[in-house]
Amino acid sequence: MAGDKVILLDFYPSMFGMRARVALSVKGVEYEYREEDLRNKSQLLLESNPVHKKIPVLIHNGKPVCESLIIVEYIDEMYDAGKKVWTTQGEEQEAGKKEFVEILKQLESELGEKPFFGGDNFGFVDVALITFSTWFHTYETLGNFSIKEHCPKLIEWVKRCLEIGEVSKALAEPNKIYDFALALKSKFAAQ
Ligand code: GS8
Repeated sequence: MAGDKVILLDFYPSMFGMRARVALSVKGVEYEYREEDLRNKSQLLLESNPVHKKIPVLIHNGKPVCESLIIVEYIDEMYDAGKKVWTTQGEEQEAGKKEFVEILKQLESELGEKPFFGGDNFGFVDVALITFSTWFHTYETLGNFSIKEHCPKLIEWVKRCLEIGEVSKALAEPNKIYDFALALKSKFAAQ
């Protein structure tokens, strides 16, 4: 609504934060984006989400809303499996890849022959899932495998979503995510 003040406390590579960005963008909501340093959180974040202290937090006319849109069980599973793909090696990594591909196949069968998860139009479930695709390049490069080989229809769905300008402009760039992941990996290795 005109005159509304909307602030998003967020963190660029966050898949959860991106859900909020995609939804705001698709709805055409103007908002102020505030990047958080998660090791040195702002007073506003600590006050707005005092229990979990996590981003994303949407602040609408001074009222904070926490938790991204929907957390379905296999999204959380995918988060863990995805993490294994880029942070581990050897057998653990292979197991992570297998788990990750199985989850994607499950999603692909859910999609079926439809253009989008809800049918003909980009909808709620697409918002929740498309953000994960920004990490695919990182998983594929660091995991040395091809998602398209296993799930070609899901990759077609990603392309369809990215053809929607409001969606693609709100998502993080896969190359930046990759740089972020590499930097984090070398930090882990140095510790
Ligand atoms: C998860 C948000 C989250 O994990 C949601 O909004 O969907 N269930 C929540 N946020 C992370 C960054 S993204 O991995 C976060 O803010 N972590 C900071 C911390 O744990 O201190």
